[in-house]
Amino acid sequence: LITGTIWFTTILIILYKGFPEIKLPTLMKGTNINKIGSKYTIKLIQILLSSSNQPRHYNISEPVSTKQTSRKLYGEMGLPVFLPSSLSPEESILVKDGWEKNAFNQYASDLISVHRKLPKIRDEWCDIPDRYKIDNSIKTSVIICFHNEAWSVLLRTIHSVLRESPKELLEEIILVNDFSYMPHTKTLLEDYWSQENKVKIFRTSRREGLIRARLLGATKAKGTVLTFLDSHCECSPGWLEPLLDRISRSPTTVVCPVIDTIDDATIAYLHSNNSIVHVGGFDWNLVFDWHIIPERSKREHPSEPVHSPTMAGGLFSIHSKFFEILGRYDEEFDIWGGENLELSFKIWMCGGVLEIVPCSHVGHIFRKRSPYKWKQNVDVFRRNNIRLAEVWMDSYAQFYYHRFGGKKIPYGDVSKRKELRNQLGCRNFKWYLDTVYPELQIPLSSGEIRNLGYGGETCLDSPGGKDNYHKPVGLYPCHKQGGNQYWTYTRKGEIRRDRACLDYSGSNIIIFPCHGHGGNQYWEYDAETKHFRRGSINKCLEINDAKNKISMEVCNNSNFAQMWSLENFNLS
Ligand code: LR7
Ligand code: MN
Repeated sequence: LITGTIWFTTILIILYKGFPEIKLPTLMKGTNINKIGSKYTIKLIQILLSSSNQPRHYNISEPVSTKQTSRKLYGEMGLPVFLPSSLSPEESILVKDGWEKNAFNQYASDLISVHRKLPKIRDEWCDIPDRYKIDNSIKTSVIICFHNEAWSVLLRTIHSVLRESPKELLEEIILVNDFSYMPHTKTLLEDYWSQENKVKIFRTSRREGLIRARLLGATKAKGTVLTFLDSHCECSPGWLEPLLDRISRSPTTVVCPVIDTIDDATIAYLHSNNSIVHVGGFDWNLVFDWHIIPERSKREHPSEPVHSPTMAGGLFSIHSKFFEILGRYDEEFDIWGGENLELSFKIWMCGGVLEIVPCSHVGHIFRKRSPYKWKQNVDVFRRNNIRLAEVWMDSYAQFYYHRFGGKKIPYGDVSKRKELRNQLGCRNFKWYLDTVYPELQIPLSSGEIRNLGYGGETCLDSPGGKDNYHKPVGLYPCHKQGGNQYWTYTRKGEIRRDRACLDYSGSNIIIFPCHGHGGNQYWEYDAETKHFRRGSINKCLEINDAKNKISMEVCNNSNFAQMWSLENFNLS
């Protein structure tokens, strides 16, 4: 009877809960258990265990020493893992499945130790004794949010933090599980870390998105400094001290490490060139981008911190008090996006400094698509960005709105965020652009460029597609749809579509990559005569009577075919 009851209950439990999560009694920290997770990775363990202890048929990039041929060597010191071109059917399924679930090569990652070490990457200048002066009160909580992160990748992230951070600087690691449903993200993960009291795990009670997940992490954190990382990172030796040093010297300085690329296919840690530092910017679609900006601040060495107009968003340290004063993040930001620019803008506008610290290097797996589900029926990224633009960008918000025809989707109530900005007495967005990001092209006009001759129905029309440099610029009836008729006229006198500029060197007027040096791309617009004039030859842009070609002709103030009206033109 007893055996029968046990069986009956077990079957009930299985029916109710599904198969219980695997727990291997031998699981211990430090052993290579990174192959546990989905049912496919469980299969992978079986395949690996059934084979010999030697690597079967995987090429590994590093020369395998004759003495040591254990699997531990895969990807050591950040080297790549190359899978053989002929895989068994089982393995092919595993590889494909790993890519589908994660948008990176999980199979390759599973072959690499979760403890793999990285070489020293930073410049020697960073190792000079007494370079870093960190106050005793400074300790950081490292907050890592994840939604369905692969087991080996998540563990490698956490182990790298534990290994590469001086104990006295690391308060704790806070994992925020944003409602993941991959099986290994629950009990298995909690059990794995149960002996390590520096690692604390919290779970959201519904899918919050990374921004509210971080806010949850921040409320639990005890450290004087908060350090955020994505869940697919690896910290390189010495990553933490240079960051905390800056905050210790000035608590309103917010710092980002140099973000190195971990290759999505081979999981190789790729080094960046230490003498070039990219800083963060953005375009008028409010998409973050990287730039090399000729140094504005004098630096005695390329590894000294650099001011950055924006941050990528995932990897940074901030004093917890400063984060609080700045109103953390807008809680209504959903899933992904916008929060990095929000924080960047307010750091600068409300009295802080944002820096990239080249002595600190952290790797991040850059992927080509997002593997997880977003909201249906809501363009989350746009909604977040409209909230951001409404609160922080003053009248410059219009340049963003023009990019999608000005139709704002419902974005909720932003009055509290505006109040926050007022209470803090922050500077305006013009100050930010003039002072912090003067490199950004500010359009003097944006939208169509309409000719007033022959009925005034003709607009400048770019040859469509990406590869149309060198083609003559066309004319077409104005259609008010943006697209090929969307132009910006910039302070530098460029007529531009994204990275392409109108260019005249004596014959056709063509589309050419913008070079920023004026010359053949300089068009002087006179708001009174409505001419686009080329001063050096005293000629003006004119359309022919067939309304299909533009050319440069001698300027004539009463010729409508030389007059142009610019949409959203604003000189101030
Ligand atoms: O619903 C979600 N819940 C989450 O917890 C969606 C995501 N997440 C987690 C996710 O598991 C990951 O750890 O949030 C983190 C970021 O998501 P990713 O890795 O899918 O996006 P990403 O690397 O493209 O994200 C970059 O931009 C985001 C904008 O909101 C965030 O600021 C990310 O932190 C940021 N990542 C970086 O800055 C690393 C360098 C990338 C660059 C450039
Ligand atoms: Mn990421």
